Amino acid sequence: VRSFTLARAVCVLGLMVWSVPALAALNGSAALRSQSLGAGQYRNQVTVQNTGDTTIGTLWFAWIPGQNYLPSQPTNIVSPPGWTALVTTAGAPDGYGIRWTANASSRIPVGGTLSGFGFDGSDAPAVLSGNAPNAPTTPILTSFFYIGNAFGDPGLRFVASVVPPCPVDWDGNGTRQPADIFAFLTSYFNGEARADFNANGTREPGDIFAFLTAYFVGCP
Ligand SMILES: [Ca+2]
Ligand SMILES: [Ca+2]
Repeated sequence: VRSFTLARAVCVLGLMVWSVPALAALNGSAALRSQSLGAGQYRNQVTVQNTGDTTIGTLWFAWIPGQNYLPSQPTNIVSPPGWTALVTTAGAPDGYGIRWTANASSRIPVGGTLSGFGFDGSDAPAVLSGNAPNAPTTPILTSFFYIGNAFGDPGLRFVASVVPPCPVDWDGNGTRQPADIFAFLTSYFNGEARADFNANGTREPGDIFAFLTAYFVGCP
């Protein structure tokens, strides 16, 4: 009789736990890929992965409430379809943040991955991996997710990661593929400074061979 009562109690408890609605838990990550444009400029592309059990509707990048962390002003900002971007700053010594907000129908679903967030700037990936000049113990890439619009919920604070760059991923799409060879040759024949692949200060046929050698070695 006793074990029957216990079993029944466990069963009732289990039903109670099961029937309590789960609180929406934001979770996810963001990975930044940086590509050198030459002349001290970099193109950054960010991919977001939703590993929580609710949507992600805002990515407020390099920001926490009251502080923005990017050392240089972001330019040429791009957004995935249905998302809009706003640069946030309080002026020096504050840095810059980028707030990307989705239309209600464009939020990243549970289990989803979304790329297409991008910006240019003069901060090398090694700089972006470090701490903020205006907050020396806080990583520059400290950012927030919100379920919908900013401040509509407590949000999730996280630090975006920097994916080690692959120099032969010339079009910066995250994969090494034959299109990178053509993209490199286009840069080379257009006289782009970054086509000095062997970094000897001149653009010469040696750069083409250096690129092809590195291409066939592959990405780290
Ligand atoms: Ca590529
Ligand atoms: Ca060269």
